[in-house]
Amino acid sequence: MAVREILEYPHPALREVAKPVTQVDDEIRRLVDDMAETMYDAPGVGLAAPQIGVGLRVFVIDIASEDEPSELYTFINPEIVATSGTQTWEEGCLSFPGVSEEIKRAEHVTVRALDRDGEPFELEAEGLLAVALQHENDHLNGVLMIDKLNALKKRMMGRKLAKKQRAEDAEA
Ligand code: GNR
Ligand code: NI
Repeated sequence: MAVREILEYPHPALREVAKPVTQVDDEIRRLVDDMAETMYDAPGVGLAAPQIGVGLRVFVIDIASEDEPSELYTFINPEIVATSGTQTWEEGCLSFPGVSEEIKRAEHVTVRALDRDGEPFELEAEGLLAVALQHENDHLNGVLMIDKLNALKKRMMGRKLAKKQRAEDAEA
């Protein structure tokens, strides 16, 4: 297992539409293991393969807090098959370090996917798990949290990111 580098906005790989996995084999399981290790190292509640430069429809999620036992979910070729309600959550993204914004999404989602063994499963989620599922599923379609903001918040985030970039450039 290995911690992989997490790509940051505006890396072009984050904008690509990821391709379905054709076979859940040892290579895919190695990818899943690396993604889990990278997510826990960050730490984050989820990680999608495009964030480490792999254009495949795979993500991992673990929303357990520090004082709870970890509960890793693996989603391969996921499909959100039903949504209902709305909720607003203060979201962060490992590809936008240091920024967070309130984003409105569905309250309940039903997802179908393959697990680490290639077995199909269906999961109904609400709360943070539902938010994370929608956030990670967006990554597979090249959709990022900045796309979910209204025009004003988008401008504010753009300015914040530009300022941060200038500070980093000055350091280098
Ligand atoms: O670590 C993460 N936290 C988070 C908080 C609220 C809503 C979504 C997320 S996902 C994010 C990790 C990440 O960037 N996944 O793509
Ligand atoms: Ni993200």
